[in-house]
Order: sequence, then C-alpha cells, then structure tokens
Amino acid sequence: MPKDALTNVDVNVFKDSICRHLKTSLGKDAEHASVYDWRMSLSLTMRDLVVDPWFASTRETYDRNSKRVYYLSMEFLIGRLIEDVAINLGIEDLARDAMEALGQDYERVVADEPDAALGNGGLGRLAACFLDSMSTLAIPAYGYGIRYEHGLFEQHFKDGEQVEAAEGWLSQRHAWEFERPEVSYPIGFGGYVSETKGKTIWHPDETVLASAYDTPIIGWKGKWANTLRLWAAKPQKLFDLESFNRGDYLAANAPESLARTISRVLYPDDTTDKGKELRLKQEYFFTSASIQDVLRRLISEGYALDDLADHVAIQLNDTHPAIAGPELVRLLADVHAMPMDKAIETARACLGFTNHTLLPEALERWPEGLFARILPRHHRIIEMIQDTHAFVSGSNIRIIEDGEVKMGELAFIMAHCVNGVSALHSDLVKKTVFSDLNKVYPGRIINQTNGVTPRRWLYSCNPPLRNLINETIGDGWPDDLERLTELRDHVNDASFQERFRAAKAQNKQQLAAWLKTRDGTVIDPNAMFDVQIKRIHEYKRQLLNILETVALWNDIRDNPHGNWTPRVKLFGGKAAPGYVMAKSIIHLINDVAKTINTDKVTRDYLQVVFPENYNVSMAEMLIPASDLSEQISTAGKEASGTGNMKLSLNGSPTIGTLDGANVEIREHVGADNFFLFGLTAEEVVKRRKQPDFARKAIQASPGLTRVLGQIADGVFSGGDRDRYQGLLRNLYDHDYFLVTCDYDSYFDAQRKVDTAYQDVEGWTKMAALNTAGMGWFSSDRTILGYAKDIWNVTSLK
Ligand code: 26Q
Repeated sequence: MPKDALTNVDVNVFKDSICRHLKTSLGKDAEHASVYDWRMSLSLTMRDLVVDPWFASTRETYDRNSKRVYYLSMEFLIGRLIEDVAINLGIEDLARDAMEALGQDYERVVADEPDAALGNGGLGRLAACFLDSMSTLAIPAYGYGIRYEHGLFEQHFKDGEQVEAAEGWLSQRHAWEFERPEVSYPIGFGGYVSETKGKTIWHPDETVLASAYDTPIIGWKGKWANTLRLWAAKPQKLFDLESFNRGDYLAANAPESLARTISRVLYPDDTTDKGKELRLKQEYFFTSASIQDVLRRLISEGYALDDLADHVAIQLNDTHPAIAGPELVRLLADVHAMPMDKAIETARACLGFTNHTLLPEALERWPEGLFARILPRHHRIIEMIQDTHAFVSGSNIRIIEDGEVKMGELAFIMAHCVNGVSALHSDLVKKTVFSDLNKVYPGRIINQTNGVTPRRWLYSCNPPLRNLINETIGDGWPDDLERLTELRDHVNDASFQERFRAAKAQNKQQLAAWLKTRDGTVIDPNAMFDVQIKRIHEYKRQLLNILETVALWNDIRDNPHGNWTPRVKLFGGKAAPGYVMAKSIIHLINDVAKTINTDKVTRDYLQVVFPENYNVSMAEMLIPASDLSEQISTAGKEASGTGNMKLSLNGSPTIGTLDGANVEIREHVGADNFFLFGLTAEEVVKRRKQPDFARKAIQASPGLTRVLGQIADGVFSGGDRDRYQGLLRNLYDHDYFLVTCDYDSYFDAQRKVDTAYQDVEGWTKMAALNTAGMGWFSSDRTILGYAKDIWNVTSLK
C-alpha cells in the first residue's frame, strides 16, 4: 500500500469490511450482533489496515541492516486501542461515519473495549508512550512483556473502603493481537548445574514454554509499525494422559495449570518486594524468552554474536528484567561457547538500565537461597560478574551481599548506561542509591527526562483543544510538539482566550455528564476542577490534599457568605492491596466526601469526588477537564511523574513541590504559571533530623490542629474514634513524608489558587501558557534522547 493511501480509504469499502468481519470472523449476522460483535468487527477492520505498514517496517529494517531496540518491561499500561489506532491512521471520522451508517453508536462501541491494564502506573504507562513514540519516529523496536491473563485488579468501594476484584480483559477475544504458536521457547527453573569437559550445562527440573502474541503498534500517520510481543506461559506437555486414564482429572490438568500460573496475574504491589517466588519466575520467564528471541533473530540473519551490540540495544525498564544480564551471558557462554569475560563485555555493550525509584523498599532484592534454588546457573554467573567487576574496577561493591541478590547493583554493573527519569531524580541517583557505583563508573549515569505521547494525551483525548490548536498554529504539532510555543503569541488575544475557555468548559461538561451516568454523581461544571490522579501512596500525599480540604470546609462553615471559589476535588487511584496505610487514606477521603458533600452550608463551594477504578480510560476523561493539577509529593520521592505532564499539557496549571519533573515543568511553563510550595529535597532531609518536627509543625498550625482533632473525634467516621488512630499516630510520631511540615505552605498556595482562579482572563492565560510551554515533554523528545545517548540508533523517518 502506498504510504499515505491510508487516509483515502473509502467509507463504503470500510463499511463492507466491517460487515465481512462480522460475518466471517465473528459468525454473526447484523440482526443478532451485540456491541461486542460490532467492536470486534471494527477493530479487525482497522487491524487489517495496520498489517501492510507493519510488514513494510519489518522489511525496511531488515533491508537497511538497522540496529533494533528491545524494550523489556514487566508492565505495559496500554489502555484502549480503537481510538488510538484510528487517530494514528487518520481514519477517526471514517470509523465514526461507517459505524453510524451501520446504525451503531460509535462512542458506545469505543467504550466497550476493555482497557489493556498490564501495568500498575507510571512505569507501565511510560512503556506504552515509548512504544507509540518509537513507531512515530520509525525506530525499529520491539516491546517485550508478559501477556497477563488478569490485568491490574478492579477497584470497588464498600462503605468507603477499597476492595479488589480480579480483572478479566482476556475473557473476551483480544482484537489486536496475532497469536504466534510457532514462536515459543523453553524456560527452565530449578535443577542443578553440571561441568563436563569444560562445558557447563544447566539441567532445570521444571520447564515451561513461553509462547508469543504480537500486537502491531502503529505510529503517527500510519507510516511505521513496531511490535509489542507478549509472552504467555504454556505447559510443555499439555495434558497428563496417564492420570486422565486413571480417572484423576485434577492431576491430568496439573501441568497446564502449573505452567499457566506464571502469566496469570500482574503483581499489584508497587511498594514492597514481597520476595515471592512466583514474581522471580515471572521476571525470568519473560526475560529469558525475550533474550532467546533476540539471539534467534540475529543468528537467523547470519550475524556473528561477537557483533551483538552493533545490532541490538536492550533497555531494562527498572530492575524487573535485570536477569537479562546473566541470561545473555549464559546463552553466549554456555550455549554459544563464547569465553566468559567476552560474554560479559558483549552483554554489557547491549544493555541499558532505567531506574524509576529511590524508595529503598522498592529496590528489588532476592533471598540468595531462593534465587540459587530457582536459577542455580544464574547465581553462579552473577558471582563471576561480581568477581570480574571487582577485578577490573578494584571496587568491593557486591551484587550478592548479606544473603541477598541485589538487582539494582546487578543491573547497574551489567549496563553500559544507567539513566534516571528527570533531572532532579538522576542527580539523586548519583548522590544516593548508586553513589558508590557512580564513583567506580563515572559518567555511566545519565538523565533522560520522561515524556508523554501527545497523540493519546492531547490529540485523542481532548478534541476541543486539539481543534483550537489546529486552527491557531496549524496541524503540524502532534509529531513536533515544541511547535506549541507558537501559541504564546495568542494567549493575550481575547478571542483565543474565549475559545480556550470554551474548550475547557466543554470537557468539564462532558466529565460531569459521564460521572452522572456512571455513578449518579452530580458536579457543577462551573466550579474549579482540582484533580489528583495517581497511585495512592504516602509519599504522593493524598493525605495532605484531604487535610487541606477539611480545613477549607471549616473555613467556609465559619464564614458561609465569604467570597469562596467553588471547587470540586477529584481523586482517582488504586492502593496496593497489602498497603494498609494507603487503604486507610482512601477510606478517609471517602469518609470526608460523605460528610462534606451532604453539608447544605458548603455544598455550593466544595465537593469531594472519588470515582472507583481509576485507569487509563478514566484519565483520558479527567485530564482534559482538569483546572488544577495536584503534584504534591514529598520532595525527593517522586522520580519524575508523567501525569503532571499530561495535565499541564491539557491546560491545567500545577500546584506542586520541587520534585521529579515538576522542577522542569516549572522552568518550561514559567514560574508565574505554577503554584509552588513546600520544602525542597535538601530541606526535607534536614528537617527529618530535627527532634519532634511533626509535633512542632502541628502545634504551630491552628488550622491543622483543628483538622486532626476532628478526625480523631470521629467527625468523619460516624463517631468512631478508632478508625484513623493509626493514621494520626503515624502523623504525630513519624510523619516520614512531612505532611505536617508542608501543610501551611500548601494551604497558603491553595488560597493563591483561589484568588488567581477568580481572575478569569488571568487564569485562562496561565492555563494556555501551560499548554504552550509543554512541547518539550513529548515522549518523542525522550526517545530521541535514548536513541542518541544510549542505544546508538537512528530514526528511519
Ligand atoms: C517490585 C517488586 C515486586 C512487585 C512489584 C514491584 C514493582 C512494581 C511496579 C516496583 C515498582 C513498580 C512501579 C514503579 C513506578 O511506576 N515508578 C514510576 O515510574 C514513572 C515513570 O518513570 C515515574 O514517572 C514515577 O515518578 C515513578 O514513581
């Protein structure tokens, strides 16, 4: 297909194709077709259009001997794909028209698609944005991950408390994937290692198969498509016939259910490494399959393994695939007979490692006994890597120490380049977690500030603003986002401002209507929409937000006829199922909402809304409708944040601390267009050393003292004085995240927001300057940075 013929698909041809799929792929006639049937037929029709550019991209990569990027990630938080594919192919109107002509409600069909929620939050969504950018930039790349049967759990609230339910996106057919039964690799676990005639052989005592499923990822304007290859675990032997014939049906199915366990569920814990054996098996399972696949492709193309790094760049998305180092060494040395030292050097030349967190509890460490039992050969290879590292560098930093295998140290030592995800974070990576290794390997740590794809996070999710931007500066910005700076020339223009406001108003009305239908919640679109959406975590400080909400409620009640700025506080996010404190914070937010929302005195000024089950699709509704972006983490704790970028890009100024990418966002949008508060990362460290810092901060703040007293008295818990005892005690006695110390500063910044919002023109200008200043935060810029500084690959665009 000629490259831009995509946009010329005829609506009747498209319609016919949908009908043909309905008949021949779904086996339904139009009379009896359900929304699901229509959605599948539409998706399959769109998928058909992706196949030619996909083949052409593979061919071009091969013909030009291009180096390929392999992005290894435990998580890909994709969301829905119909709209994404439609906008990338430029067939949005066509798809809508065709469905309407077939008597189908297009929006309903689009909304029927379950989110592919194969991730927890930021790290997984970043991987999805990177896939989009690598395809848009025509960088030959594969994403490698796990085809989890169950994505991230569904969140429900029962009496204000989070309860989890299994997610089931694969209970229906997945429209976008191609099953590749012919592509499978054996993955071993356990057993022992033998040494005969200088040859080392690992004899696993358990083997499962990794079986490939490919999803094409189409880039902007349909010019290039890469592959997301997800592995499903299958048994080597499908079925134990002997047990079956004995009538032992349970035992007959045992091999199948044992193997499948490995790709059954996504770990929902982004806080603590619970040291679960299954998690280690998952990590090795998908990493080994991916590395085997990389080597097979290279060998089949006739390249020598000595030159691996000329053809292959492997990026590790955090330490979760860090076993890639030893696995690559194992395959090169044990299977392909490369000398050990050379195997280690070759592997390192291919590998890059991205660090996403400084939180000590999130750094992966495995008990050595468990590790050696499941991966005996890798255990020994890691010891050799450690010895080589000690010998070459003279350093005594160890990968295995105090009975633990430290995956951070392993990933660092086995990568030629290590990167953080924002300027501040990369600096802290050098100064804290990896300060010793940074001295041994100076220059290895670099920064690549995160970005987000403007196709999904502006063009697709925000049609009113997209149209305004197109009309103002032309339509060249989605793959050249810095062009948004051209909007700066228009921010003082009254008619532009008017239309900017109208776009925001439209999004807010749409969100209000959606909440009404979904939950029966009624919110006022004229109020300020104040949005905090992210995983629930102590360091992200949803608690600070809800404490300030209560204080504001108090102030309004004390002076009901004051000049208040009406606000709706919107929260969204899930807590890890085992994270007691995070769950308590959810409970408190819901309790406060219940009390405040029924208060007739304050109802017109303040509302708290926390819709259940925040996910990518909900983010696509909330972000365009937001007026204020809450990025209020304890300085030094949020590696980057990416929601902060999406919100600012969509014309929602930030109230935030100097943390993660907030620092760079503020520089780009201008300090006047950012509501700054709170301690800096350095001050945080100092403050923690002061005796009784929390009690002193509480004592110094009458507003906070009052709020904490109300919570303790059971004002929000129906008189139950015990419910939040743990939470309060933690604040008074530890307050590791300095909620109390930043409270007054946050409260004051919020009052500045109130005042600024009442200045309609001033606020519009500020919001527009946020959009105009965010061009640098496109994930295209991030990926070009990785391509140049880490991967040494070029765009084939
Ligand atoms: C580890 C061991 C066992 C089970 C789970 C985990 C685990 C899972 C997920 C540990 C960490 C994560 C996810 C981390 C994450 O999402 N980090 C975020 O990454 C974003 C992209 O770089 C940043 O913007 C965020 O600041 C960072 O918090």
